[in-house]
Amino acid sequence: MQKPTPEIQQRLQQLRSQLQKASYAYYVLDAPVMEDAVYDQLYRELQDLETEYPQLITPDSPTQRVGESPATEFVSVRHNIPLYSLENAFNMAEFAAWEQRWQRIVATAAAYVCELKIDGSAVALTYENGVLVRGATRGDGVTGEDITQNVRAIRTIPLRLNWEEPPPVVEVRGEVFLPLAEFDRINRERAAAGELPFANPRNAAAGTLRQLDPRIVADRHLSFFPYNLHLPASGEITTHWSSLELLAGFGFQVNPHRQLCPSLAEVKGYYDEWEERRRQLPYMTDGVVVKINDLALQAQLGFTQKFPRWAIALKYQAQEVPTVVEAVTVQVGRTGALTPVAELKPVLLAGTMVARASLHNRDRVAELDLHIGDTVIIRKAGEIIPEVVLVLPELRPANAIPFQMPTTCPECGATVIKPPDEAVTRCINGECPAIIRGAIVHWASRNALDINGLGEKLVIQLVEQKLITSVADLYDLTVEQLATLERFGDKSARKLIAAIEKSKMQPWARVLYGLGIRHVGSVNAELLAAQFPSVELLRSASQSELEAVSGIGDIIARSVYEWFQVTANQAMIQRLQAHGLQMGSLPVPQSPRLPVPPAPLIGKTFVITGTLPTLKRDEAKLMIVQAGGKVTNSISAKTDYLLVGAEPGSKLLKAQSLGVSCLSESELLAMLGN
Ligand code: 3BD
Repeated sequence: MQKPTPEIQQRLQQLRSQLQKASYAYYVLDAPVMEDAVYDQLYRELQDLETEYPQLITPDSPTQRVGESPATEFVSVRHNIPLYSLENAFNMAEFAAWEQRWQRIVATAAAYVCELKIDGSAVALTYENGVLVRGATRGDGVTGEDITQNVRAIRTIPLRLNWEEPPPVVEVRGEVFLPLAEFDRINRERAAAGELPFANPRNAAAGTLRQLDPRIVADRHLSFFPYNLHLPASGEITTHWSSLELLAGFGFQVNPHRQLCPSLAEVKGYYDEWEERRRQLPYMTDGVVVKINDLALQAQLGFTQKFPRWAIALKYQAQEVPTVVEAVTVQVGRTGALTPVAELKPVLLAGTMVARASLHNRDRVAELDLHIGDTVIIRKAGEIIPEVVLVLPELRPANAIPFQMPTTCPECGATVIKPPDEAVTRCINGECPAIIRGAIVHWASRNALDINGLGEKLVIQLVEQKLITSVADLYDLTVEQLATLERFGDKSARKLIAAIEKSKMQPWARVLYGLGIRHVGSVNAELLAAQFPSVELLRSASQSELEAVSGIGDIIARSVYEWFQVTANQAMIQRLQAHGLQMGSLPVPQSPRLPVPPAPLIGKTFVITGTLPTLKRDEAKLMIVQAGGKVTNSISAKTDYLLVGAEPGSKLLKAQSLGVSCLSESELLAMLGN
């Protein structure tokens, strides 16, 4: 190896420092200070010197951003300090409630820092003695994946902090995101190459961070905004605002649209202003994040299980866009209900390409007066499929055809019925393949019998090949029969048979849910199974006995009662029993009924909307029902509370217009005494 002279060592350092400054000016400040040709020339000189003296390469050298060798897998890493989630609010009323809540803990006024909520992927960066040593995904907040190679390829992430005497460890958290122009370019390139486009910039950013080849990451031009700084305790930094300024000083690109807001009124101003202005930003945002500025107050408030008490995300409602209805198809679900679906000219909505939207039912279609060829407004509420909000009749072409619900089932051709008191159109042919398929898919689903490997595609094949016509037939399937299916080997056949066999161990409540009796969701199934511990007891229960169960109303009671009157259903129960499925046992005589739990929510009616921060909907429903409350699907003047989660639907507006009180998950938990 060559021995470097002091001159060479100095030259190397100067080159690195110059190139680093030029890169910072270009990528972070967006104010270039060097011609491209000059940069390239100096960069090549540095590369050549490093080739000659490899012992002098440092990890923060500008040449070390993009690794050459793809990784084989990502390694899990534990975060030294967990990454918390953020509580959501969807309007200023919820924000005010949050403010009141923290002020009950510390009775004081406090200034807030407002930031844009970047729709990207959260990462944690660790700097040791000022040098970037690790980048990790957020993961579940406790463990993430080591993506150091990839974060190094992001030009707005400094490899070394601009800090004279850095402490031994500094952690910087922020959002990696894909600018919209990059997102468009990448998707155009993917389409041209026959690859599937990314659904939205957030997925594209997250997917890119999990790329094993750092060269691909470098090509995708991700960027980064930091929003949180962890320093060893020193007491020098006393506000969040100054930690953001410190981050900018370190060489990060801190989002310039942050604002110090002395009180709620200014927060409202910021939120309203950015609801409009965000459309002009070159990246996606989905709300604003509001944080208490004073770090001492932050420390005093601390954290709940999941969230800091000193910060909240104020999210925006779902977006709406116009598009054209190219066709309407009709799907048949497991209950036989016909659902019209608008096939749309694909559009970008809230960052996602949308090509279909639900039209719900016959009444909704009539209300919209939908014609094929119509221009419509579609809306997305959370992760739920988009819906058609309204039709723009002024834009209707002359040849537009009004859509009418079919009078026969598109799957089996049987005449459909339209119960006068319901909005649904229903196929009631017990042999309709769509209904059979739906019933079996439901039986195999996660909350029911949870049969691994029995998905929709396979069920379609099994029903098409007439291998099964009911869930009971599943238990007669043989390896030989399965092996005749297309692309189904002996091994997968054995695996599936084993999974079906295993489902015989599932408890009675799941079996009951799996039967797919109308109005018997997993919560109602739990309630019924607890009160009627065997199928015999449930089958022989009268409607009034069923209704006596807390949480079971007359509609459910009738539905269950009528289901057991159908001969075909009785026969199926017998077959399932013969196959050894768990149909419950007789109750122990001493305790035929469960003890009555306290019921703080007795007489209260709830509706749930949006994604709750910690509870699944079913869990929330079960908690409410167990506390004596009732959960219904639609808001009316009789509703007492709307339980609101992230990305709520139109229910929130309706609740507000009816004056129904809104609750967050934590408020519900408080009512229940947790
Ligand atoms: C942003 C938490 C705290 C430090 C916890 C207050 C939940 C994603 O622009 N501040 C921001 C942004 C996100 C944040 C915090 N400030 N947490 C913030 C955030 N300006 N997006 N997030 N995160 C980051 C998350 N990610 C995935 C799954 C669950 N939660």
